Formats: sequence, structure tokens, C-alpha cells
Amino acid sequence: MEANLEKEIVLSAIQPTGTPTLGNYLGALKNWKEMSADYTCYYAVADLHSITVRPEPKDLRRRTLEMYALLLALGLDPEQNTVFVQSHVPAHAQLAWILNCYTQFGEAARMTQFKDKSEKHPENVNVGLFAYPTLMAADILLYQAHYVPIGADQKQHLEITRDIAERFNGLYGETFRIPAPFIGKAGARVMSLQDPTKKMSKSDTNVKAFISVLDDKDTIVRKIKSAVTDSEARVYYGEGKDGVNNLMGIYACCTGKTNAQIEAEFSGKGYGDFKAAVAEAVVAELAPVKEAFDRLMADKAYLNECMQKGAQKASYVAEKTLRKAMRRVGFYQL
Ligand code: ATP
Ligand code: LTN
Repeated sequence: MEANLEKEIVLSAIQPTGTPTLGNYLGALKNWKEMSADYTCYYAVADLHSITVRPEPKDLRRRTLEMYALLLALGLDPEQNTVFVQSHVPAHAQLAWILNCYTQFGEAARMTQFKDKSEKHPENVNVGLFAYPTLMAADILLYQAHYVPIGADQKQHLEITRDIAERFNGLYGETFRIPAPFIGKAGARVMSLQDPTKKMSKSDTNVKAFISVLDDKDTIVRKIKSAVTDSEARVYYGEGKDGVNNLMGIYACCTGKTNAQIEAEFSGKGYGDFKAAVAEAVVAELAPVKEAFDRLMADKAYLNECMQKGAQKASYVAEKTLRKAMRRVGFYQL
């Protein structure tokens, strides 16, 4: 345990808005597992973030448990890492309020995700959606994280987190560590199988566009077979070959092969062979996760116990930072 104190700190979170896709897995979750060997890791189910889209209460409850089980199914040891649910640690919402007051309206309004989501859902552009990045900043800063493993789409939120932290530190002295993003090279952006110019998203209305980490073998094979490619029938990485580039990225991530190796492997072969190999690699990658997930979901008592312990461990660390920030701002201490 003592040795843990010297390891650098990693924090990340994922919203319980649906079953994670292969994009979430290769872009973020797979790195979470890999980093857990070398860092002190805090991983959260970001349930507070997920109410910006107003889910059905029973769906939110079920998905929170499922997402938590999935994190353990990745092979994250709940004793070695702190795996918790964001709303179980009140310090997140408390620090987020403070950070709101050190964030300018203009800088939050520039966030691409805010602009995209408010355009897509004009009927519900709530203040929570606008303040999403300050809550995310609180998640990160509370744990004094050195690194934050995320997909490329979240990079801008990391930048605003750094800006807010630097501003606060500048006003009050060192309070927060300035975190760095960790974006894995391959898998940073897995694209939709049906429109490879768009990122693969778990909320896509076309289920053929994404692979869920819990899809069975036949479904994975079918979805990859129907993935959009091009009419050239040659496997190489190149401009205008978004579909093939995407499948190559997925294959590279699952097998560790380079683009040059993949090109050599499929030289003289068509897309049929290539897609079959990609599907097989994806199935091999995801099967152990699905198996562990099914096992964990059958033991709710164990999951609840892990959640409870996770919340306790996370609160201990988070409250220390929160108290420090509150002291600096000038809140009256009892
Ligand atoms: P939604 O579809 O509901 O907007 P999402 O699929 O983007 O959500 P999040 O919960 O917002 O998922 O993201 C979880 C993590 O997965 C983040 O680190 C994000 O950067 C990463 N991620 C999401 N989509 C992709 C993708 N297509 N490729 C790589 N990484 C991704
Ligand atoms: N906004 C993130 C999820 C998230 C997160 C975080 C990621 C919430 N809090 C803290 C990293 C660190 C997303 O992936 N959409």
C-alpha cells in the first residue's frame, strides 16, 4: 500500500448513457486497464454528467450498475484501483460549483461538445450541458491527477480544465495539479461503421454503426461485414479510404500490428478476407470482457460492496482537495 503513494495518479470517467462501444473500449477503457498496472487509478461512472440528457430514472439506475460491472469486467482490480460512482462522492458537485465561478461564460460557450449537443438537441439546452466541463474539471482536479486517459474528442475539455486550474492556482497559490491528457495513438478515434467520417457513438440511432462491447460473436461478424468501405478492393491506408482506414485502426488496436504489417498480410486479398480477420480479432478482444460482465452482473451484492468501498476511498482523497480549495477561497471554517 505504501508504495502506491509514490505512483503517479490517473483519473478518468465514463457516462452511463448506454453500453460502451468498441470506440469507448479502444479509445479509453483499454488504456484504463493498461494504466492500472503502473499508476494509482481513480475511475468513475459519471452519472452526474449523464442527466444532461434526462434519462428515465430506472434506466439511469440500471446503466450505472452495468457500467460499474463493466469496469470491473475489464479486469480492473477494485482493491488496487478506486472504482466508484461519481454521485456517491458529493465533493464533485461541490467543487464544480466553485469552479463555475472561475470559468468565463465565453470559454465554456466555445466548447465543441456543447455546440454539437445543443445543435442536436435544441429542445433541451440546459445549464448542466453548458457547465459539463466544469464538473469534469472537478472530477479531475479533486484527485490531483497527473494523467487523464480519454479519447481525442475530450481533449478540449482537458484544456479548459488546465486553464481553470492555472487560473485558480494563480489567484490563490498551488491548489490543484495541472493534469495532462493521455490519448492512445491507435483507437483515439474509432469511426462509425456506416459513416466512417463520423465518430462511433453509443447513442447512434443506427445500431449497425457501432459495435457494443457486449455484442455476441455473430452480431460482431455481421456488423463488420456490412461496414462501409470503398470500391477499390485493396487494403491499404490512404486518403479517401475512411472505411478501410477505420477497420485497419481497429485491427491494429486489437492485434498490435502496424499498418505496414496489415497491408502486407492482405496484399492480393479482397475486403472479404480482411473483414473476416478484423471481426475475428474484435471477437477475441471482447469475449473475455463479456464473460466477466455476465458473471459480475449475477452478483449484485458484490458489486454494491465494491461501490461502497470505492466511494469511501474516493471521498477521502476528494474531500482533502475540496477543503483546501474552500479554505483558499475564504469560506468560513468550523
Ligand atoms: P455518447 O455517444 O453518449 O455521446 P460517447 O460514446 O461519446 O457518448 P462518452 O461516455 O462520452 O461516450 O465517452 C467515454 C470515453 O470514450 C471518452 O474518453 C471518449 O473520449 C471515448 N470515446 C467515445 N467515443 C469514441 C470513439 N469513437 N473513438 C475513441 N474514443 C471514444
Ligand atoms: N466527459 C467525459 C466523461 C467524463 C470524464 C471525466 C472523462 C466525465 N468526467 C473526467 C475524463 C475525466 C466523456 O467521455 N464524455
